[in-house]
Amino acid sequence: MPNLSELTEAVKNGNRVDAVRVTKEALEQRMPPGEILQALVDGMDDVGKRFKCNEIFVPEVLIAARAMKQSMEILEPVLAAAGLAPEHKVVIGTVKGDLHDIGKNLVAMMLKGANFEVIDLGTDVSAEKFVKTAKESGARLVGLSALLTTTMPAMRVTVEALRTAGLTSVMVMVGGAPVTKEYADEIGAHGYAPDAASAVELARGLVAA
Ligand code: B1M
Repeated sequence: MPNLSELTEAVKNGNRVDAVRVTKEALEQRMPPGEILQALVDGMDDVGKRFKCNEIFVPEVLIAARAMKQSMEILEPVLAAAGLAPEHKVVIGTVKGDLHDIGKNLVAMMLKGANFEVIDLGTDVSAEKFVKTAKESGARLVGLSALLTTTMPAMRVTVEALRTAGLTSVMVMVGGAPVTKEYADEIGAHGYAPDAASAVELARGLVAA
């Protein structure tokens, strides 16, 4: 019987060969898919914590996320068949006029690692597109990223558009280098996260609220 802590370690170390191997072995041995998922999530949680306190940096996070992704590709169909598909959807994107996506992609990957279904709209996303996608997908959470002081106002426009469209139960979280907690409060967003690991904690809190 494979040891699931080996799977957690494989994700932590970004070892995709081991991650895929242990995932396959665990499924062959009919280990519960939820437990396999938890081992992967534990690995990404640890990566998030170490990233937050600057013990590791963007490349290590990307490598760990890639290991997680490859395991998830094997695990996802089994999880879906077992009725263990992600419980929460999040729509994420970089706001209108802004083409920066490295941080947003990290946040998206960490959210996937925490078992959120992530609908990534990419960059330069209009308020209308956020509204349409949130409506059609039924997502409880929308995440907005901005890296330019000149595109931060598009966050306010998007928050207002969601409200005007009647999506008052949809939570909005914002982030990006120039964004602050004060700005998030000012525009009526429900939360602000300074980094990808905090974004996961925030997202978990917002969907549980
Ligand atoms: Co641009 N750029 N850039 N750039 N760029 C900055 C942001 C800038 C600070 C550089 C500078 O002047 N020192 C400056 C902005 C100044 C300002 O607004 N005050 C700037 C500028 C001016 C520009 C252009 C206007 C330059 C020009 O053309 N004259 C232009 C704008 C294009 C556009 O968007 N319309 C431009 C273009 C580009 C590139 C295309 C060349 C490239 C982007 C490539 C890409 O993203 N695919 C680029 C880059 C790479 C940067 C820098 C160097 C790095 C940004 C980055 O990826 N950081 C940046 C300078 C810098 O930051 N040192 C700069 C790493 C990333 C992991 O961090 O994105 O902060 P970050 O994400 C973090 C957190 O912020 C948070 O979590 C992430 C992980 O911890 N976070 C969230 C992010 N989104 C979140 C969402 C959340 C929660 C947390 O919830 C939803």
